[in-house]
Amino acid sequence: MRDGESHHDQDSRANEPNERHPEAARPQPVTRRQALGWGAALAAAPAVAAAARAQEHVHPTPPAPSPPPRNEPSPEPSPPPAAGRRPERPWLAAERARHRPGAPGRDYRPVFVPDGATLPFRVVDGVKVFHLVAEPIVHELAEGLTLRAWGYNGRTPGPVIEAVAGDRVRIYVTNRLPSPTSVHWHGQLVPNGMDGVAGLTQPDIPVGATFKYEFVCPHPATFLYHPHFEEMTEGGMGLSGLFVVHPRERREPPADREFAILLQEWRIDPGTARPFTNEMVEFNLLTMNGRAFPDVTPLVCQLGDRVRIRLGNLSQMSHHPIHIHGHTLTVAGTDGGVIPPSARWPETTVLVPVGTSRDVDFVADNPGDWPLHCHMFHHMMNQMGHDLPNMVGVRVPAELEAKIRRLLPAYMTMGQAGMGEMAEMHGMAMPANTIPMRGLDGPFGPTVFGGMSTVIKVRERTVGFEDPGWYDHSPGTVAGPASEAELARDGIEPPPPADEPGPWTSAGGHGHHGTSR
Ligand SMILES: [Cu+2]
Repeated sequence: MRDGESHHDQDSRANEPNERHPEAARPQPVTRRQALGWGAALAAAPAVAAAARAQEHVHPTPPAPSPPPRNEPSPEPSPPPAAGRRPERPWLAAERARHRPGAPGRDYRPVFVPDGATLPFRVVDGVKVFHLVAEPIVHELAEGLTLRAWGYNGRTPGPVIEAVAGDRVRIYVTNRLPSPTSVHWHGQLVPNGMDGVAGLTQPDIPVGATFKYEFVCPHPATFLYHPHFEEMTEGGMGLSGLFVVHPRERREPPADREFAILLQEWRIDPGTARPFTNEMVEFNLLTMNGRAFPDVTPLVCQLGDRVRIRLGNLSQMSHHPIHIHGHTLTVAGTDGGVIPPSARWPETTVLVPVGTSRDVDFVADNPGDWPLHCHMFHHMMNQMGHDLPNMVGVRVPAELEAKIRRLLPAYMTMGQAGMGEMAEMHGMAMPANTIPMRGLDGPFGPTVFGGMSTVIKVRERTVGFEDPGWYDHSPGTVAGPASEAELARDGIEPPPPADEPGPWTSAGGHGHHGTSR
């Protein structure tokens, strides 16, 4: 029953401003002035008690013998909450504290945004003023693949907004899109009218207009921002960004390096430049901060650094399990706030569901080049087609390939041993505006992964975030061919080379796996 009671409390609180107009039955939006007024009332306890008595007088409520069952409307207006039981609005304490605007260097260490940017601001009368412009953009997702997308301030994802808990921010949003829009400050505990939900909490921002949002960021976390108007199209076209709020009072030492990465997914058919936003399932390009591996900027860490990576996910449909090599992560926060240290546990793969963030911390104590990537295998592949036949294990005789090539000169049978061979396809003719599936030309050869991946480079010496090149391994520390002597010493006898048992497909087209040999 307590839940029901507190629900009534919420309703009556929303009605509170209408005391002077008891005939106004519908809850009205809470204005900032009213909220401030309540704050002042809360600060003066005797006044609150008097106000509560006065409210009792205005709304006399007969004592009910038993409260109405939950979810059944009461015929009587519910009583206002008792003074001591009225929850304080989540932003009120921060608003009353009137903190000075947090300054980079003094109050926080700015995040490094690989392949991205941070939104500049100016301080006007103690308020941090930002300006977002939602607009059509041309975006290079990787070398050779350029999108005609939508973004903020010329990019997708939009620039990272950075603030400190307690900062008051004023964010102007100019709509240069061909469509109405709005901006939702995902995770921020704002007054309802600042929540950015077109149609529900505000009118949409018409084409060409500039709207103003203003609120205090009450608590630290990695938040997101994105339209709350036709999300499928506007989000899918690239309108999304991270909103990092640093703690003002630190209970833990700050990280030595902080990175911010937004995860996105796209369907862009080969030869086209428009994200296909109606797609529900088959996304062929997966990005970190709008770039597909290997065309990403590595995360450079000094040996011994305490590192934080702020991961946000504004993909259309997919959750991404992000995996680190050579280190152990702890999840220190979500878009809901900071996780108490006693509640964290070690992971090497952290699921970042759609519409969330995860702050992952680790100590860079293991020198080398370490992948950080989505562990969905199809998300670590570039331009992966989903209508390819399964050719793994299929034998295509050379004379058959030659016959086909007489009809189709560019024909090449692909995939009999997986897509690794595609790594060598640099010279092949490709459709315009397409990237090959290839990964990286690494120090030991091609990596046959791409997509939602990057490399953490841990070095004893670093120059800022400058790419130090490939890791210089100490002699004898790299996996390589086993010598005959080693095999003999350890009693290892490799079996003779074997063709894969088959046939895996029959002439009739029915697959009989293995048994019909
Ligand atoms: Cu993924």
